[in-house]
Amino acid sequence: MRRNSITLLKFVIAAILFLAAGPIAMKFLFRGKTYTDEYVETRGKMPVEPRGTHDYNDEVKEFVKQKIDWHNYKQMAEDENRVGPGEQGAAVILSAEEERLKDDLYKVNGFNAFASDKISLQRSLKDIRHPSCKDMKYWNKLPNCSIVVPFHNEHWTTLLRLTYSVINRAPPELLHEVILVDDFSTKKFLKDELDNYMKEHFGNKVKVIHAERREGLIRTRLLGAKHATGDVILFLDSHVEANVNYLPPLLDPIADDYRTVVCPFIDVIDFENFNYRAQDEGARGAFDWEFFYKRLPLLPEDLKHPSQPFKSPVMAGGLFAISRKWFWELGGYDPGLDIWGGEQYELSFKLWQCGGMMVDAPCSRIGHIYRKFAPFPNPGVGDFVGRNYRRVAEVWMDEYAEYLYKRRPHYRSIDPGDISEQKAVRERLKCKPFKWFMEEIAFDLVKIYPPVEPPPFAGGEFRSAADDLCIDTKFRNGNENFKLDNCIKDGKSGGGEQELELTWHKDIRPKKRTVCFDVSTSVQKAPVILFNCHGMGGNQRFKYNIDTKQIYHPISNQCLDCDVGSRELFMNPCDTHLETQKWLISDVNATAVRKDWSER
Ligand code: UD2
Ligand code: MN
Repeated sequence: MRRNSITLLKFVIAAILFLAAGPIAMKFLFRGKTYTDEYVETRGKMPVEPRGTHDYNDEVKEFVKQKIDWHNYKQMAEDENRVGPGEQGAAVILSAEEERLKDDLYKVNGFNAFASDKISLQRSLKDIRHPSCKDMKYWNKLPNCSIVVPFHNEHWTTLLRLTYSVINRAPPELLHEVILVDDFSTKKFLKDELDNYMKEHFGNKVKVIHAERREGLIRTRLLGAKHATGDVILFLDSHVEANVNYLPPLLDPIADDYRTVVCPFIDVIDFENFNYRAQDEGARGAFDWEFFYKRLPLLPEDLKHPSQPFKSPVMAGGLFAISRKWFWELGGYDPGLDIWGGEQYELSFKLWQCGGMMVDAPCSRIGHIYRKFAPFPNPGVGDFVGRNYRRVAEVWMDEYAEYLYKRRPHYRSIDPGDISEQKAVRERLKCKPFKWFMEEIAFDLVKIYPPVEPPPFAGGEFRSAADDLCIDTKFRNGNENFKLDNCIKDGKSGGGEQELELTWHKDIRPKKRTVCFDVSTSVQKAPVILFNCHGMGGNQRFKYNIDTKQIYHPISNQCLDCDVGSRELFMNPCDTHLETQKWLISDVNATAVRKDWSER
């Protein structure tokens, strides 16, 4: 009785709102550029099926724009009840016998495909979204979407699990179609067998297209996009699994503005055992000047709203939603980009410079298998990555291209081919200069990844004043420790890697490597290990006192110390009288070191 009257009240309010202020409300809510005029005209007026908990009244033929809860609680409950290998995103543990059988599949996939085959195609995942995502609401009318998945020799169960996950966890009316595009694979099961499986299990919902020659992932995506008829295209890699309610958060910002591109959070599916976990709690995409994809920390205002989309300068590349209209206005991808690499930069620069925007949506999470190694040989087209980078740099980066060429001088001699069409896109859309992108969008990138690396504060051997022994990192990797050894310069045996640097990042690392000294406790004899450099200070922040010769770790307030007998290295309370805390570094930039010492 009470429920009925509330529903009736809601209906009356909705009707009054629509009649009195409908057109105004619509304009107001669809602020800025509207999705498309046709969208508002046609889709905008079609009634939607009731879903989840939202209140939709059948009798309201013309709907009022409002935000609703899109969760599919029935499906979520079914997922929660699933048990079996890999269910709830858990790791699969192979038996000793199975471990012996995994190698053949590992070699051709670069991940443990044997483990994948043990897991249900419809396995459940853990809901690892920020808790506030559970309360997030999105427009009741959203543009629908075509999912485009390029693949070259993808493994059967990973490709199928992707397909089930995107369909099972999406509202059917929002998922217009899934287009799997075979980039001239050589695995036999990816031909008729795949076509038939998809037809039988998904009817028209899933289409399989086969390229007639090896196109590379970029032209393969373009081929899929040409066939797509949904309002939005969601591009995915062929070895992903979509998590709970992944689709509405990707479409919602596009409903507000068709020129917004939206990326999900990319979770990690372990290449060894298929365990599903978070990569981190979000970061903004960026690059360094060798064009490695990098991440920038979230801004303070982003941290305040953990379920709200935040702006990101550069996409990782594989997983993003873009309105079909905007994709083609931008000219799609540069079709001159071959095989793999660089297209993430091309599209990111282009969309920002030409008047669009990109956000990451924290409440949309999709797991991706980061392979252990790339299993495909170069298809005989030379340095395609270098050529792709050159094309992108020449078209979009203006004077900043030089920084890239300084790090990789051989790019200068690579022929980028004809780039006139790409330049014409830039001209036609009156796109802004790269300087604008660097100053307004990627404004903190150069602080963390400076185009020209400043020289280290100090470098060379780090010799103990207590004995003729040097710190030796022995080419070890993250999570490994290291000790003292005979100094290489003294010509004795035993030395490994002794060229170290106190860098301008204020960390200590073996020269030309990206593992850093890392101390995570402040106890007596606290261990020093190597850990991937993060460039953010904290555990990895060290400074050198040129007068006392001590290496100080501010966060633990201790100094680097050693035991020359056991040759062990550790941190201890600072004591200027101890010879074991004095370190003689070959080259010290006294000005830089003194300045750093006087700073926090
Ligand atoms: C990352 C991106 C990837 C792409 C790439 C740079 C993520 C998670 N992944 O590398 O999408 O942006 O950087 O280009 O952001 N493929 C083909 N034909 C080929 C080669 C690959 O169709 O000749 C397919 C492949 O099956 C996969 C997709 O393209 O579905 C991406 O390739 P990848 O998984 O090897 O790239 P990844 O994840 O290392
Ligand atoms: Mn991939």
